Amino acid sequence: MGALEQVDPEVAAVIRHEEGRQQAVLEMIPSENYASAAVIEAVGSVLTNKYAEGYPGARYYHGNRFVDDVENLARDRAKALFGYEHANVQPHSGTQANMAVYLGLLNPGDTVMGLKLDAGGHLTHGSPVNASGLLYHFVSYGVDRESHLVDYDEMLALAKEHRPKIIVVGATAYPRVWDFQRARAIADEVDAVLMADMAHLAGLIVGGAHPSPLGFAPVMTTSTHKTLRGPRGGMVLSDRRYRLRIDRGVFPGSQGGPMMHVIAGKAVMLKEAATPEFRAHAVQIVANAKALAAALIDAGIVLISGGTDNHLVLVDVRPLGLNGVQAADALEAAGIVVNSNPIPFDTLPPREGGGIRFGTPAITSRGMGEAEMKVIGQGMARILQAPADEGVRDQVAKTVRELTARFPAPGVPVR
Ligand code: DSN
Repeated sequence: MGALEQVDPEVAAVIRHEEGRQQAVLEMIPSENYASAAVIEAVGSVLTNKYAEGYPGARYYHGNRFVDDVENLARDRAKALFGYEHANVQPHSGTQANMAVYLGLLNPGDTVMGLKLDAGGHLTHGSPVNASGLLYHFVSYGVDRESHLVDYDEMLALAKEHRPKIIVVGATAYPRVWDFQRARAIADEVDAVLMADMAHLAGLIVGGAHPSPLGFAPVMTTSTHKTLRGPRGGMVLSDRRYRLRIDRGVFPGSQGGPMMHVIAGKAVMLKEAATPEFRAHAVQIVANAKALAAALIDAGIVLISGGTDNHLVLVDVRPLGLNGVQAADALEAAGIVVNSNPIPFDTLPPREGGGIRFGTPAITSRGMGEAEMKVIGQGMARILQAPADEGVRDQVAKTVRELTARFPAPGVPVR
């Protein structure tokens, strides 16, 4: 970090400290991961200097010979990886990807359906404090009170009543598999477009560790930095028939110049994700989550939906006398980083949350397997059951130090 150290030692120090933190903790927020050193190198390149409003071959600025190449690489690799006919790799985030689809396919005030926030839906699935909920008329379906599985009967009944133009499937906090075939049948019944927000699941889909929405949802959005292990950003994949409207929804609809350095990082990520090693990694993420869930259940912890089919686990911490923030604070004190989260039919305000959400993408990227998950799950349960016990905290923190030393975080310098 030669130049930065010289020019701005304060920022250099922050980055060094964050590198140390990332190496030292078990990062279990299920939407976080480690981009590879190659991805970080691309994002840190001089492509950040280039303005390229428009699309390859049709830009509003000159000098795009090389950035056109990198955007075409990213688009072609995205199409090949997910099987869709069209890819837009410019969205700055998953949120931007979702908003661009709405902008391209809807008029303000149109009706859309998405999963309720406390059932695991995302802010862009119609939260009243988000632009999605302010600009469009969202109707929310939920999960069953007992099983915590998506209530497709409710989805159908609401769809028939409200005739949405888009039905969004996908979530930020849903531990089970989506039934795309059933959702498509519901969308067809009311002539809606099925849109799959696969921000959390895209990397699993690549590895066959979660079904693909291809063939059921003509539009798929994703962020690129979660299970895909790319740079911060988003993408939209779609059937050819939506290409122009979605491209216009991204630019000029909701964004100006694309971040060409980030698009270069996405291209690198898409190459890495197309390898057999990545597919095996995706399968391991799910195997690890199941092992983690089993360890927690064995220790008496209550899991939303009783387990997991994917990369994440949601725990109801209310039976432990805690709210989500208190539980996450206790775990972080031992070096285990999770986030507080609302849970279905939550009785606590969203700021506290009745649950915690965590998962295995980042710790699987470190190379950990099911044996380590058992140890981690047991440690987490001990802390959740005795959050004020300093002896327990110190013992678990020691285990965390041993694990993080044995399994270094990839792409994060050790100084
Ligand atoms: N913040 C992301 C997550 O954690 O799931 C969603 O945008």
